[in-house]
Amino acid sequence: MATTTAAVNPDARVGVALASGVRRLALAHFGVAVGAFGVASAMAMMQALSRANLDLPFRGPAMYYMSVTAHGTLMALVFTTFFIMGLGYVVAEHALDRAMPYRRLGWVSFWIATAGTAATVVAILAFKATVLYTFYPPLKAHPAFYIGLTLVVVGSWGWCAVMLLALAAWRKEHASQPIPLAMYGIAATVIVWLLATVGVALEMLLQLIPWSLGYAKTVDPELARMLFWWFGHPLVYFWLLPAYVIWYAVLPRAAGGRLFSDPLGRLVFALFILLSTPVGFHHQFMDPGIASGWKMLHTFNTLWILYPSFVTAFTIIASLELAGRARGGQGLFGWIPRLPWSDPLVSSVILSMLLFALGGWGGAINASFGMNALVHNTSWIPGHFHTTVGSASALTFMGALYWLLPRLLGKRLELRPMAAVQPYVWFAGMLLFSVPTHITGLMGMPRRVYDASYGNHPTALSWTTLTNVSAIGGLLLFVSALFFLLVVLFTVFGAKAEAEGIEFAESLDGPTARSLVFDRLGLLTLAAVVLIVIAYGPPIWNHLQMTRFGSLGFSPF
Ligand code: HEM
Ligand SMILES: [Cu+2]
Repeated sequence: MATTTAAVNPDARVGVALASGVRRLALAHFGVAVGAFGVASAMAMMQALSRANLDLPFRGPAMYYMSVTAHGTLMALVFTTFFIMGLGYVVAEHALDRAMPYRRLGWVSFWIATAGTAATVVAILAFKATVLYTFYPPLKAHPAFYIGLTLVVVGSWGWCAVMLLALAAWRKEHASQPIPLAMYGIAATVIVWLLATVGVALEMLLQLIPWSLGYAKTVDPELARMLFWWFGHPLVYFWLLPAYVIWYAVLPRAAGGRLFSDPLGRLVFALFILLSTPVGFHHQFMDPGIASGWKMLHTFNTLWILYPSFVTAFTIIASLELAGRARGGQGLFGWIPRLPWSDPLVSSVILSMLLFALGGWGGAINASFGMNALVHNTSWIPGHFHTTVGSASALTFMGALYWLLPRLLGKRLELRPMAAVQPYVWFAGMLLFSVPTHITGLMGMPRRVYDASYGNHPTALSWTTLTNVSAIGGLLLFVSALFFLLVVLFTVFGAKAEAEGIEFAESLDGPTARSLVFDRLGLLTLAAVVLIVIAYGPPIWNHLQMTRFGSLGFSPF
């Protein structure tokens, strides 16, 4: 798989011949990611049909919640993390244009994360960990679930170390040069992830693992939720920033143009380093035990962090306009039809951006205290995050694999017509799935319900048509996922062919020597740590001063 002859070496035309080691490392990560995506997609279709109350074989409450746990965990935690790590390896070697050091550490980390994934998945499939992907106590899982997920995080820390060491080695040789933008985005992803995972590591090591092993008799659900959302919100930027790396550093070139502004991209990534974490209470507006002043502070930070996404919308659309005009587009909108709409990378990214616009609009509603009360824990929430992580990230990652796999394998993209329609099927399926899911949420339908009809309750019957439409959307999404898997399989097993190199977009503007100011990653991280201490220190301290009762673990048996 990894050995290509010189004639078809996909990297023959780029500065560095991608050493077969890093290529294999990246492909191994993509393999786990695609496998997780495939299993989770099949479960998703059953869940979506279950919402239409179809009489499916095996349908039942235990199966539904096991499936939702597996789907959420495999999609949001496994597919994303493994894809992102694989992308990091490709970028570290190609954007930095030097053989990536510390590959052995990369492999050890890969196996740790893969073993952790296996332990988690076995616990879920054995019905021993039906705790949903947020694993809030007092829902309690088998220790293998928590230890497995902890190992995934430990493995990802190894990846973070490799990324930072590779960057440090490059900087030693290029002290006066700004970090290439793609690698800058990966470095921001790594820093956001390191800051985020402190929260979940504390939750796992101090609370959930000792409790599930029986060493601690009780658990504090509110403290667990604070630590979970310390991790859970920046987690969404861990999903998003690698997608932005593709949008900024790959899309403009694939569309036939240049990035509108390199320094704007750096500004965006730097703002995410600063502001990703001190915002988690916007998931806990309805929780008791956190003073409203602290919730307010997290709200302000949340509204600030909308700004880099607006800058991104502007910069990427401007870059697409440059591409459309370079392809001969005229007039106000004449550049739009000139874009290469049948290129699966380009269409994936543009359609994922459109769905993300819907998600961002809903996100601003979630972040507003009063409106949050209306949508909290309703089906609005899964409607929202399927347009964000389930589209902005997931669809971009699929598009990126259409671009990356042929280049890494030294092959052609097979089943090209199927690859060309797949993003459109996802887009249509996602609109049909998520718009009705938003609306039923406004009508009062909770999320995570097995029987959407509530035993034919009149209120529940009022949303039946909408849940049926969303089930059709789910079916289309599954068809799209299947197309994606077929294209990947045929490409992996296809014949060797002349493949293009991995090259990143040039920029119309910058980087200049002044862009070096963004490269002070240590200082940015320090400022982010100060903000986290301000946002989380006093409320956690206050919480620990309260009378503690603890909660016994929930057990269905
Ligand atoms: C293949 C297309 C997909 C379909 C049909 C689908 C459908 C669903 C359905 C019906 C639920 C259960 C909602 C509930 O009961 O509240 C769900 C939950 C979820 N989905 Fe998807 N989904 C798809 C793709 C994705 C993707 C690509 C991601 C992320 C990368 C994702 C992440 C999640 C998460 C995090 C949950 C929440 C689990 C929980 O509540 O604990 N889904 N999905
Ligand atoms: Cu959030």
